[in-house]
Amino acid sequence: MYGWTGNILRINLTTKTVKKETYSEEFARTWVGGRGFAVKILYDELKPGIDPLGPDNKFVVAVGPLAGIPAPNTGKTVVAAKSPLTGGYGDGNLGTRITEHLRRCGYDVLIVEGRADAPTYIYLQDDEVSLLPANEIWGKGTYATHDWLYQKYGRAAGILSIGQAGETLSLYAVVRSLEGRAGGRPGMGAVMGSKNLKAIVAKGNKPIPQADPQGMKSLGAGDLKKVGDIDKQSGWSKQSTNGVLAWCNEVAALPVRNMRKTHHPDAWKVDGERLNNARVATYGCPNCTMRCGIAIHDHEGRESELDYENIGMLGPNLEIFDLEQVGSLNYMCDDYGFDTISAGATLAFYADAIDRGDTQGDFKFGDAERAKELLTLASRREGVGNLIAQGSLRMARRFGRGSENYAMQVKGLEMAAYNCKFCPGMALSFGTAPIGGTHKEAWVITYELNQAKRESYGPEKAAKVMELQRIRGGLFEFLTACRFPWVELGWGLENYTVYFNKITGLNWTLDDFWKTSDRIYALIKLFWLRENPAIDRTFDYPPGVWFDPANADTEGPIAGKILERDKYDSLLQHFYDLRHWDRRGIPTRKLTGILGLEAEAAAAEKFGKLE
Ligand code: PTT
Ligand code: SF4
Repeated sequence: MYGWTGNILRINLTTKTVKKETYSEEFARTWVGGRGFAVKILYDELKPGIDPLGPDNKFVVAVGPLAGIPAPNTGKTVVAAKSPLTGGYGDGNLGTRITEHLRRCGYDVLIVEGRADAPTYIYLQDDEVSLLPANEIWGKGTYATHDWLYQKYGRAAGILSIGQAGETLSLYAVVRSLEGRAGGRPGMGAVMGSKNLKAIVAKGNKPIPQADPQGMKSLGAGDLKKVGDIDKQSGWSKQSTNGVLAWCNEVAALPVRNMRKTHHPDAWKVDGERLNNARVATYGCPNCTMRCGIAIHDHEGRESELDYENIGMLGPNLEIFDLEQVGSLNYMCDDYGFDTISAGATLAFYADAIDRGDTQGDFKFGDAERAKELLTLASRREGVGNLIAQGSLRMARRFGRGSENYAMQVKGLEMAAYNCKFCPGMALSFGTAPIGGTHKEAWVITYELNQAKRESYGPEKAAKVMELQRIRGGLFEFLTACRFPWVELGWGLENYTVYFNKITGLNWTLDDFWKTSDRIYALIKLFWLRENPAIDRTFDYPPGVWFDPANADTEGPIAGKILERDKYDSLLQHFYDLRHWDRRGIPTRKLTGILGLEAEAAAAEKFGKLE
């Protein structure tokens, strides 16, 4: 078998045992890698109903066949587990040197089980595996942790680590890797923390098995250069992801004031141009010629790497329009290891709840200094910080008084920085994203506003959401390559079949990829069903406030407009029909047969009959 190492490394931290296992070619071809491997392993190995922060949960690190091989943007890795934030399947995708080193140690998957009896880190060096004490770095932020590990193992080592937020089990703690890289929004850092696992370090030297290594080498090097050239010509990485902020403000889709508003006259102060002007350093993932990470000096003079989601959620959504202050909040999230999106949304929810009189407190929109104090309290789980560390939905349930309606999350995961009170397609994208409120699966908003009719709830929008889910939530998550060359520069998807076939020696087409994507989405839904047999179509709805006429903008481009519940429901039905899911949003028996998921469907039926 080419393209896959065929090996899984399984480490049990309770028993301190290490097992090298193999997987079959059939497993490789069915699930391909990354998210595909992760969901299949978690579905097969986790008992339904386990505590996500208990020793029975498993932390999976998984890559795909392109991972680590020089070609456009192949430095990504998936981290996955049952999510402590949502109770369902959770994962994230981050740029890291682990991607290549894991494969060069001879594995495509690392599964961490159990719970260490003391703070520990894992060190992989080719065939050797060590479980080492992490007492010296436990309690430290991710920057100090990485520095400590770099001193020991050199800067070329691959490192994943958590900060204090992961240690104190914040439900939206992320995993950190390189400068400015973070992943695993639905609490993957807390799962590491619950295992007393501070970090994973890998250094490998083995070759990665490929069918045509020479052909791939010259093709990959040439294409990396081409992508870099296209980026330079287009100028995209001048503002990188934050290029979209000014547009969101103009079209009234910016998150402002806990997404109550959609635009703000001061938004320009934190836009892509200002970010580029303030740039002091540029960072990127391995195997990347686009290098989209723009770092500025924050309010305290530290380097902080900012993307659009970080700025949108920690800036306008909190009504903070001082880029250096946004940089400080972002730096703190990175160092403590909080997800910036959930942190921004939860703080905004708290300010909103105080403002509406649904709770009492001393935090107001625009108060950057108090926001910093609250993040510190959250990292220690002290006072109100204990609630903030649990995300907006749990906070709303504590406050009651209908506040759940304006907790801006789906399935418990806070939504990214697109205010969709009048963007039906993007609302559907958030509603149906398989890990909760993320934009990563179907970023349909530019199609919706630039090519389609914004007010339409027609089947074309459901079709676009599904098309993008197959590409973004499927292809790029199972091959584990960064999607930006395709999204931002139009780098053709057919390139990925060429890479895949050169590496694996197979002869796949895009249709084979789409089938794999559909299989992964179906299994993720069965995972949720098993955890929550009562789920119905309301599970795929965005927050209630987006359907509330009283929440419509009173001025600007979408004044008086708001989502309509019955129309959203029919859009959702178009989506289910396309996916061959039933009226509850569950894959049908027929579909599971086509996708080869008969055994999984039979197991799921213990928790409710499939149509
Ligand atoms: C991703 C989510 C995003 S998506 C952002 S900014 W974005 C936030 N970044 C955070 C951060 O930084 N620090 C922090 N403490 N929390 C953060 N939370 C938020 O996490 C990311 C880039 C970006 S920047 C995006 S869109 C693309 N995402 C990809 C993806 O998901 N898959 C894929 N195959 N390619 C992608 N390419 C782009 O990668 P999550 P990263 Mg992140 C400071 O992980 O859990 O998926 O959440 O991965 O390596 O940092 O790169 O405007
Ligand atoms: Fe990483 Fe950005 Fe390059 Fe993608 S474009 S691989 S996120 S640096």
